[in-house]
Amino acid sequence: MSDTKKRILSGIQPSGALTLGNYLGALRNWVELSRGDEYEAFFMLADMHTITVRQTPKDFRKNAMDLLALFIACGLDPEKSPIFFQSHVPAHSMLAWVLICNTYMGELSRMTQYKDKAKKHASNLNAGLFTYPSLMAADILLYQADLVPVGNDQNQHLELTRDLANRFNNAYSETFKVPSAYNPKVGARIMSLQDPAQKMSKSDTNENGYILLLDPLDRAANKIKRAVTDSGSEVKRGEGKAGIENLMSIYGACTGKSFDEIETEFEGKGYGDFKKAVAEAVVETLRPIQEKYADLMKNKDYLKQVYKSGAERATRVANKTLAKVYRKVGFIEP
Ligand code: ATP
Ligand code: LTN
Repeated sequence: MSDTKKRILSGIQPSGALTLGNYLGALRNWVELSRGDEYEAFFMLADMHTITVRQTPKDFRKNAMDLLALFIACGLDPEKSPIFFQSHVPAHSMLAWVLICNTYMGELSRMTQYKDKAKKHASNLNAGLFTYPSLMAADILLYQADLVPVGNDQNQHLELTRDLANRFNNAYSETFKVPSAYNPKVGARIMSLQDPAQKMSKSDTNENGYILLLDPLDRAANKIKRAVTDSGSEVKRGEGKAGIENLMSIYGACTGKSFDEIETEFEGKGYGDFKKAVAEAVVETLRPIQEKYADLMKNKDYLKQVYKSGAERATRVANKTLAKVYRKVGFIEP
């Protein structure tokens, strides 16, 4: 492994089925960025983050293996880029503690994801939910990541990560690379199909609001056809057209077409024609992923080998940073 290549690290929680939003906002860019030779990439299933919300162990295990298979089905190459479970690399929680001791209560209180989740999970307002961003910072800083490909709802956590890196570097001397968020140009924030003011989210109570990567294809197509639009008829961006604009983002992200190209393509055509094309583009995006996923789920031994070797490779890199940090804060070497 070369030390000169730029690094990428990103993660997703195995907290439930993945949506088209997760794919277009995050996973798809992981595949693109890690394909070439420019970056050395690490991809993590953020299972320690997941238990900030109470999980049923059996479902949790299933979601974790499903997500691992989906990572590969979406095109990640585990030979090239290690894929690992966060809970298999102890350095994450070991660095998180040091960072928690360098994070201010005020900073954590300002995190919008915390504020949202605190409302949703008022009966289990645990300290892990509050300190979640410091663990996320540890995930990133351990790998000296340059870039963190995420949807734009994660940018606030990335800002905090940068602040923590700078704070530690200033207090103890240069230790961490200061990372940047990488948001996709199209698809950074896919909205609910039923309420374009809300982010598409797997925890939405209305299942017509989201498309799951593993939705049966006819159901996915129907969800697009039922998506809310407006009373107009032109396929254009503009005031009061958030529903259409969201479908344009989905179509653009699935086909690679720009907003201008989409407006030209559908000039003089109605919403019906447009929705049909979006549904088709979505179905063709999901089809190969679902086929590959079905194959992978038949081969549990392979999946096990992927996460074991991923954890070994990740541990080697993470432990190097952790050892430096522990030395710098003044812990006696064991
Ligand atoms: P939940 O709905 O349970 O809060 P989530 O669907 O937001 O979960 P996460 O695991 O928090 O999923 O996010 C995984 C990745 O997907 C992150 O990089 C996040 O930015 C991205 N992402 C999530 N939802 C969207 C969306 N609607 N559009 C674009 N990117 C998204
Ligand atoms: N908080 C992220 C998941 C996550 C993550 C990370 C993303 C945990 N650790 C490190 C990027 C880098 C979310 O998507 N909700």
